[in-house]
Amino acid sequence: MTTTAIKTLLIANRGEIALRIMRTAQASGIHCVAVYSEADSTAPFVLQADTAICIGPAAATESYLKVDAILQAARDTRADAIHPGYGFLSENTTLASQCEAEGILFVGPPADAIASMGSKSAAKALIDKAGVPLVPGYHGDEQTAERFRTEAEKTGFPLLIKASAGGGGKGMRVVRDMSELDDAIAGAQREAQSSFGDAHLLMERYLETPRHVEVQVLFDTQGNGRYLFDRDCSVQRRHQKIIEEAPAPGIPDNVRKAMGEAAVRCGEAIGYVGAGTVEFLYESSGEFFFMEMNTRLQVEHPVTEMITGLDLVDWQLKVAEGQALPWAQEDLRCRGHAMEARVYAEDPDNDFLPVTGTLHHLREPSGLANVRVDSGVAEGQEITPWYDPMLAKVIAWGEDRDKARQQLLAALADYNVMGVTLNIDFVSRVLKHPAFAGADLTTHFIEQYESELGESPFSVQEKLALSWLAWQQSTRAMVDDTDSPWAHSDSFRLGGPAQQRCEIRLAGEDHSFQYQLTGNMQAILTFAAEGKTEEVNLSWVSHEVGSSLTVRLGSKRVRLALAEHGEKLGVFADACHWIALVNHPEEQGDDAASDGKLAAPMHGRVTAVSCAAGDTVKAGASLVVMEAMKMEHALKAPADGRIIAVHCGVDDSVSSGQILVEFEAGDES
Ligand code: MV4
Repeated sequence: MTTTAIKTLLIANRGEIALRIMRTAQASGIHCVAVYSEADSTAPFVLQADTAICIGPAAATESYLKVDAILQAARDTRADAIHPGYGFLSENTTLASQCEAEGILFVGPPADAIASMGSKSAAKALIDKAGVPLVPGYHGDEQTAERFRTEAEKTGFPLLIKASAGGGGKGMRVVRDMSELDDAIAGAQREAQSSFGDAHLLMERYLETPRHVEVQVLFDTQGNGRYLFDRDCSVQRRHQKIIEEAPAPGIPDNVRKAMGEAAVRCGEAIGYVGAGTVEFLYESSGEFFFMEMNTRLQVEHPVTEMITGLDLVDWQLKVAEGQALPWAQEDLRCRGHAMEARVYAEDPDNDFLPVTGTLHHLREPSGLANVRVDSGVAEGQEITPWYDPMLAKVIAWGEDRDKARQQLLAALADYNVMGVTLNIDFVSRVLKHPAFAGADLTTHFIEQYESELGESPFSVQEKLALSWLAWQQSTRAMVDDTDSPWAHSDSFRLGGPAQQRCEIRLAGEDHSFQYQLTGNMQAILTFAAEGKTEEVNLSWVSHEVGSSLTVRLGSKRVRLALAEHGEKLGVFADACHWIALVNHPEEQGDDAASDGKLAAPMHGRVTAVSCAAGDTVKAGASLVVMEAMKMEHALKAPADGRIIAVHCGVDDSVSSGQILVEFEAGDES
């Protein structure tokens, strides 16, 4: 078996994964070529590359998905190999086979291995032969209503109908009894035909509360396959994973081993090469069933790297070069526990719609032991609506699951951003939830605990108190020294420290209270409402580095950090954050509000209009929802105000910059 050393690697991807691949490749002395779209010309992965080539406009179909443009860039830079990352062209048989034809190494499996996982029913037939457990059901060729009825009787209810060409949960239907079957089949066939151009269906027993457990495998070109243990990815929302961990908790050793060996048989059955993932549905009984195989490196690969100590990208490159895997299965060991949180630019308070904007302030966790941040963004960067909203991943390792979880929480508390709403507060609430802490995981986790996951850990008064303290720090008032004339400046009173008034706007509402410095780094805040007064005690110590404080707030201990952007004060309290305006007469509107016109951020289709001329709306209310690039984008009211005119309707196709809503900021009174 001959090996070819990779000297130049073209990375056909963007964002965090392009940087992740470069980190390993550049450390091995490999020259890295980035290809990028016009929207990414100043992105960190472009700056980090040894060579960077613009391959087209922002739309992925015009750039990152253009096989010809990428192959041309590879020829122009004499790249020996192309790494496709995940998403985009990573499971595209055309790119893989064109690489094969041109003698460029494709860092991934052979084109026919990718193809054999393209059809679910064909894949199931192959996997069945390899002796891997499948969910009982029907995956045959005959697609008549009659045959489905006979098979449904054999399998029993509830049933799940899946599109054979589908993926990621698209086009699935649960059928509870025979009376629903014919309609469900007909509907699923129509949907599969229009979504995938292929009406072929399969049917399975519906598992009510499974876990998503997947096994990382690695194969060399000599046919050696190994499993690198498993991950649990059950915590997801609408088929978008949020938290992943390795190893999957609570799986008996014998089952773990059987699942690993089954995953290797899946790879063997399709002639796999490189890093791949076999997904299983896992039931609390210890039964597992093949779901699908992903023929690429996955977003969540770092948790596997942390428990095995292996660099998966390095091994992908080595097996692409033709090197053999050096270990027997028994040589591979799993150490400790790793947990990953995905950082998305999306708004948990607005149906998790993706958000765009500028990262005015970005401070990512650093200096924490056993924490890794795989990020694709830099401060000042614009987050556009063109691509997936995942900006970064935070990964923590610990000797056991709970240590990993605590360390991940600490790291997320150190992830401070202004300018773009992120899901960090939400993920932190998931990590703290008793069911998650107790590893009680199923694919229904988020919907099951939805109501409990929306609650902020702080009351409004606590938020005001923390905002006040952040403001004191930001103005560098000498609050730790009550003898200082500063602290007494405007209302000095004999016999005691000064009472002063503070006004804070939080989430569009104005609040006011009195504060009094009562000692060295101590204060009392007094809130008056409905004739009663309430006091909140605060004390704090500052940390050596940065502007962070440890605060005692009543009985709570809170780690507090802050950031400023213009008049806005960003308050970061543990893993909870908000924006405050302190002692400021009028809130400055957002840039978009200045001319009172809300424009489409990009070309797309209107899917919902939830306002009409004359309506009064609150800041942040969703006015129009658009769909573009398979994602939804909400246009929101930039401030409290009134709708002057609506210039679009549901199903309209609108172009970038087109005015959709005219809006006037101000009180309704
Ligand atoms: C299932 C299932 C229950 N029973 N199959 C969702 C994505 C697609 N790859 C397969 N999926 C499922 N297949 C049977 N027979 C439940 C799901 C499922 C799911 C699986 C993994 C992670 C999240 C999920 C969320 C909803 C449904």
